[in-house]
Amino acid sequence: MKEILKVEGMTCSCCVGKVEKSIDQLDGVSSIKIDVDKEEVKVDFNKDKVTLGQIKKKIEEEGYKIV
Ligand SMILES: [Cu+2]
Repeated sequence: MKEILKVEGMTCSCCVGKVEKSIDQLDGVSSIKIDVDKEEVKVDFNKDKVTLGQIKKKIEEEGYKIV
C-alpha cells in the first residue's frame, strides 16, 4: 500500500539519505521516494509485513518529525 507522510526537518540530500536508509532496513518496504521541497516521504510497503507505525518510528529515530 502507498502512503505519503509529511516529514519536517529534512533539508538536504544527506537528510534524504538518512531517512531512506532507515526505512529501507525494514522488511516489506518496496519503494521510497522523498521530496525535500514538499517535505514528503512517499512509501510503498506490504502491510502484512510492516506497519506504518514502524515506518514512522524509524523516521522519528533519525530525528525528524512527522506532522
Ligand atoms: Cu541534511
